[in-house]
Amino acid sequence: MIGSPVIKRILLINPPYPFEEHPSPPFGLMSLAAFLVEKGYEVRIEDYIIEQCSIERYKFIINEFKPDVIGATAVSMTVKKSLSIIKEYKMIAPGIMTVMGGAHVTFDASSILNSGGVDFIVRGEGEITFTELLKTISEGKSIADVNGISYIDRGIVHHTQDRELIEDINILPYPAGNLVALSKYKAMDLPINMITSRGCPHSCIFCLGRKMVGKRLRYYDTKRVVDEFETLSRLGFSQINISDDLFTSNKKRCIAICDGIISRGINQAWSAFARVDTISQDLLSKLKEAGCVTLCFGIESGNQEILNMVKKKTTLEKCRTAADLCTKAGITPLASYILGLPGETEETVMNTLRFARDINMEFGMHILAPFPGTEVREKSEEYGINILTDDWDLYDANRSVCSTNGISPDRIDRIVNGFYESLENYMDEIVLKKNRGKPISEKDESMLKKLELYKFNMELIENKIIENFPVAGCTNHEDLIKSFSSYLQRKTGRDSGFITKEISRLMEKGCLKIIQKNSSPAIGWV
Ligand code: B12
Ligand code: SF4
Repeated sequence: MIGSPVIKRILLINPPYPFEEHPSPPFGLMSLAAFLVEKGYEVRIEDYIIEQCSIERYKFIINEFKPDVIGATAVSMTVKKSLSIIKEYKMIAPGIMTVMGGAHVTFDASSILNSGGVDFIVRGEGEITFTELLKTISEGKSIADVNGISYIDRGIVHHTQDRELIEDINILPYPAGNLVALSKYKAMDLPINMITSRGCPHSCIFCLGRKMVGKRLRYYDTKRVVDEFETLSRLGFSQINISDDLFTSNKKRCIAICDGIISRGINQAWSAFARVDTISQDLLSKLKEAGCVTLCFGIESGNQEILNMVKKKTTLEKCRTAADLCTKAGITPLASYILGLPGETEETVMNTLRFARDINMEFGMHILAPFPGTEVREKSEEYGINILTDDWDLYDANRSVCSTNGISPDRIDRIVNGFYESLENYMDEIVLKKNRGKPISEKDESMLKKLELYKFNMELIENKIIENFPVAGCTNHEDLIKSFSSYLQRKTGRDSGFITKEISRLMEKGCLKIIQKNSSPAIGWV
């Protein structure tokens, strides 16, 4: 239709997120991108976790890729940054259409739109809604008929009807891993994620899982899951993270997936999210046989009344049993706790700390962040929760943004900070021990090695050290590696032994390769 923009190129943006939080590739954007590519769009993902964001970079992308639409994702803690990136892009290319999606904006659409810079919000699952929106705009049809979007028209925010969840998720292609520099995540020894289902039947009051993906589980076919697992296993990541909200929801299916992995002889370590009431000895044995090394459990609290209040529908007894069953099966159970839940008092916090130390699970601690859309936020008064701020930058679940009547937010912060300080002190102690030539356990040794490798590669990525390796003019492979090694030693201050090992590891893992730069051999990320 005359006058309607022709939309061909879509730029998708993943905002920065601290390396300390151990990020993983932007799975939601990769899923979206694959679907858009299948529908004939040209798509690029700018992943600002591993790419530096700067005005120069934005200008370069606008000139080089010439996107017609920019779409950005966000969770609460990244939404302000995501918005500011969108606005900066829009300043460079004022006519460009901008869209946001993801867990935060789905439940905060009005205020995001009112803050300016964003033309459309895609709420919930993005694949069908986004492509329909693009098609509708290209065809000059009425956007009011596109379900699942929000936009401003003549100063008024409009929310179209919610979109139905995608009935058969098997229509979705595999996530577009080729559009992200996976080699950088692999270099840092971070896991790659995949999902085998969408949906969670539970309704924990602090979680958006069910609200984003529905209470009815929708499964990918078992064969497809095993095919994807096999493909990912060939990429050389040390771990695959099956990041379904609840992988172990259906025992029969879990066993079928494991059988598929086992029968194909795939040798790959993996982890998944589980609930303590969905595991049993026989299931765990099967998971172990298929390569599962870690199961993550949201234990949340060591106080039964709090578990009941937050609708976790588990018991402390089941948590204990789960810990023992996992340990017996040779799978590491990881527990996650949330302090500051409704009903929290000094005493319940102590219950949790004691419980966490007592049961046989390694654990991490977070603080309640009442995200938009969660029941705990929507009914905060009923739950006795006082929300202290809407500064989304602070919603990283590492500090108090709300309080309960029973305990002050400062006290909660001090407890959680104390927990992380004790972990840091423990690490400092083992480093000291090692430096003094004292023996340390195999587990601590491997933890130190992992940390060192993570920090080194994070430094390479953050400072673009590999990209800035000057062309050395070397004609043979050996000289090139020598020159690369001295360059890395100079830039990072690491000794030659460490650098030599890391170069071989990164080459063998397919993270680095020899490239041609200005017609000379150099080294670059794969
Ligand atoms: C797996 C997972 C993780 C993994 C992997 C994350 C990743 N890089 O993909 C790990 C463990 C690393 C993780 C970390 C965190 N997570 Co998380 N995570 C999940 C989980 C369980 C599934 C996400 C997923 O892969 N879904 C499947 C994909 C396909 O869906 P999706 O990502 O939502 O994307 C779809 C739509 O949202 C939409 N969409 C998304 N972006 C865009 C952009 C555009 C332009 C459009 C049009 C559409 C669109 O289309 C996509 C395709 O359908 C969700 C719960 C849930 N079910 O939503 C929580 C969830 C997203 N995580 C949450 C949180 C809080 C975090 C952390 C902040 C925790 C922390 N303190 O560190 C970090 C932040 C990481 C980050 N920068 O995103 C919250 C977010 C709530 C909020 N409002 O902020 C959720 C909702 C869980 C909860 N507590 O309720 N997470
Ligand atoms: S916390 Fe886990 S079990 Fe509870 S609703 Fe969220 S995804 Fe489901």
